Amino acid sequence: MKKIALIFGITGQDGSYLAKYLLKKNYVVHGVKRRSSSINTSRVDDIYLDPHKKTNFYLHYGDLTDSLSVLNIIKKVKPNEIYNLAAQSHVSVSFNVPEYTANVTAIGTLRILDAIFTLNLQKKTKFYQAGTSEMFGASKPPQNEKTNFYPRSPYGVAKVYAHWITVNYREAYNIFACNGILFNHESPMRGETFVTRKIVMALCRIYTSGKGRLYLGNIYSKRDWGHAEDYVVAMWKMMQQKKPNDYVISTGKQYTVKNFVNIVCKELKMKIVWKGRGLNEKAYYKNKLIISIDKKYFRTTEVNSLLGDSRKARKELKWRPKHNLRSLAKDMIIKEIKAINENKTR
Ligand code: NAP
Ligand code: F7E
Repeated sequence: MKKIALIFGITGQDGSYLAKYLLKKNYVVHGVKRRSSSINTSRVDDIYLDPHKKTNFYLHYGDLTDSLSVLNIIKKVKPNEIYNLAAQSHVSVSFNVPEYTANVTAIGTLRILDAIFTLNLQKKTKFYQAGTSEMFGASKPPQNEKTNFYPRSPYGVAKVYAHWITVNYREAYNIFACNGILFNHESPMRGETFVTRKIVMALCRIYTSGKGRLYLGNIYSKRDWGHAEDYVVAMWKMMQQKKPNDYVISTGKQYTVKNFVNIVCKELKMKIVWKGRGLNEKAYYKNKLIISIDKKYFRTTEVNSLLGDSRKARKELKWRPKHNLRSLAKDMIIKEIKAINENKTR
């Protein structure tokens, strides 16, 4: 019998990579998508087949803010594995919509866990929760499973609730429930307002057209960036363990946002020159101003330094990332330039 997986957040970056990974492993994959006024399935369109024909991939309308939809989908699909990747995942936006962020990101997790319990699926259904390094927030790096949580945004706080409710349902009701505590991971599928994708998109456009300007916030913020393709493998490995547990997933290497800009420019063979300091720091390419700092992109409260210690996952899951930051940037650049060229020919 084929294993059945249900992915909340199928239309997001990780949802699309995980769906493709599980289909290759011969799973039947079900995904939950939200209704939106414009089509939001572009990341999974390449694997979607007419459900009237033979397919292993199904989409259901649902929403983590709607308990009934959550319960009914789980009741219908009866999955072996549920991956909760759905969230209002933008840290900066969570300051604008804090209550909604808590409803989706925190209480949404409770809704799934309680549906597993209510439907008496504890013996059949395993649960994965998409935890984040944002839960560590202001805690001193390097951060691992034993580091205290000190979130610095409504998003981070909501994820701390989701983490502990996952632990609680594991202990109270014996559900196979794991928390993956994943550090930043990026890809060509990354949302366009996260900093790596924003940088790659802008610099590729400047490179191909000679026009445009990139506005950034805190370029001295430090992150441990990996590739989403590597990180979904870790999610699956956690679900194949004998016992449920919590794992930090990270590369163990840290760079600033400015380092990432320089890496992208180097890959594009663009020689840029940085001048000035603070809000007046600027970068020039062929004597043209291409990067400025804009105060509006600074966070209300910032997470300055994230660096993961993923020794537990490397030992117990035998997980290791294949990509480094250069190969990640390269992958993102290649796909971006391809998209620019395809748009030109349309
Ligand atoms: P993403 O691209 O923002 O995807 C989020 C997904 O959640 C999308 O499919 C989105 O649907 C869905 N969603 C949002 N609100 C929902 C709701 N009310 N009901 C149902 N679905 C909803 O995020 P990602 O980068 O793939 O990350 C996946 C998960 O890992 C998220 O939970 C994120 O918080 C967490 N995480 C991410 C990182 C990272 O660096 N990428 C690191 C640690 C943890 P739409 O497409 O309709 O918006
Ligand atoms: O910011 C700085 C910004 O928005 C990274 C989410 O997937 O990873 C992500 O959260 C850093 C921050 O990601 C701009 O201040 C500078 O310090 O790409 P980001 P994030 O906030 O780290 C974690 C692990 C998650 O769980 C989240 O879901 O870059 N920065 N200038 C900027 N950031 C943005 N977005 N835009 C700028 O112009």
